[in-house]
Amino acid sequence: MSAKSNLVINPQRLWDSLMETAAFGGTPKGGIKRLTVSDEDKRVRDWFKAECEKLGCTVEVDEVGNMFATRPGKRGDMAPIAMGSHLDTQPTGGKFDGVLGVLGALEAMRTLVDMGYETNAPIMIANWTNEEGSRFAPAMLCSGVYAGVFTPDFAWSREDRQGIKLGDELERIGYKGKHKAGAVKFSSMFELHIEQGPILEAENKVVGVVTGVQGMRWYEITLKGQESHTGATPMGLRKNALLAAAKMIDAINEIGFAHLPGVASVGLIENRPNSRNVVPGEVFFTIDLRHPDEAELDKMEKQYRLAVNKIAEEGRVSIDEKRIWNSPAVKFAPELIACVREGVAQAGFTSRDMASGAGHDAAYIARVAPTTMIFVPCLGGISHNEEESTTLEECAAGAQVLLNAVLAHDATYS
Ligand code: HGY
Ligand code: MN
Ligand code: MN
Repeated sequence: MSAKSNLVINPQRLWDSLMETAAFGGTPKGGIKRLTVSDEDKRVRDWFKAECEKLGCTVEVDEVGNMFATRPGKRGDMAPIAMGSHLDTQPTGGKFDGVLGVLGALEAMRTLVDMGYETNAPIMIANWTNEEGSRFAPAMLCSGVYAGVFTPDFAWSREDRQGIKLGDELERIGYKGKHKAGAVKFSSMFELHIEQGPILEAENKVVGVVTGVQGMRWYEITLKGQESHTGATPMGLRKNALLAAAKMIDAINEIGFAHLPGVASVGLIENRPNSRNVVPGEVFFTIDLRHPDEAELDKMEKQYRLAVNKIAEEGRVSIDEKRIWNSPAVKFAPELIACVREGVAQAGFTSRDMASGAGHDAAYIARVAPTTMIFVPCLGGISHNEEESTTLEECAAGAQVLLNAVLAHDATYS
């Protein structure tokens, strides 16, 4: 047996860590509410840091809270091979989105330590701050800072809907680290993640060999009409911001269907004054457009803007609209994809190539280092939902392929 073939991860230990950390922000429905840089996020960060230090890793934190745990290799002169993802969740998130990538990496690291296996390159685990973009927009914010897409000041200044700033929260939980963003170096990154869609399960495949991430754009719209009495204001005289928003939401949905496999969504809406007998005077809502092809995204953006401006004019409401995020489509590194294929073959799993519909930190990290991803199925393709589910076996398969792929890449450094 080659040295690597006895490097078998411990499925139960991985599963136990997934369930243990699910308690940090655990919800009665079995999901997790662990918003970025919240007290719950601090608890899981502290847990993660302690577990890595038990393995002899050094843990560094950068100025936007990104965490890097590194185990030395034979070649101290080399930049580490990284495995990374995120520990923050959606407000009604599941136990596996992001978490499997960080804890799958921890399990791979634990296995290397258990077996006393010394890699050529150092090995690193990264936990990226604010991947979800739910509390502070945009998503993948701090892997974006690491990649030079956003400045630290931009990240620190991001406010949640209560006006609290990310930078202040990082200070408060003690994770505004001393390292400059981008200063903690690594040579490449592998990210393990649940698919968050239905394809692997439908095709009964164990692993997704991820080739890239589709383009994503986020927008914010504020509509202003006129608050008025629902009883005394004739229908024809109203300036109803919520009615205009409703027509826009339907138009945006139609743009998604007109550009398949693109997607178009409205997820966050605030209606003011939100009183049952006041014609709504102001509405704020967000738009999420995605497509694998940038040219198609341009068309979707153009059509969406024409539609919302026409509806605003017809509804006699003012419109303030802006794009707040643009993450272009990304292709992953062929040499790392080859390592994933080797890792799948070593483990004897079935697999299929696929692009990611969801955004991931890997999309930004791919700008500064060779990067790729590994997917495993989730039940019914459901994610961003407290019912998000997968099995011990599927998590273990992902962690095994992650370890195999990292070692296959490490072997190129012998
Ligand atoms: O929006 C996304 O795709 C990711 O879950 N943040
Ligand atoms: Mn994720
Ligand atoms: Mn997510």
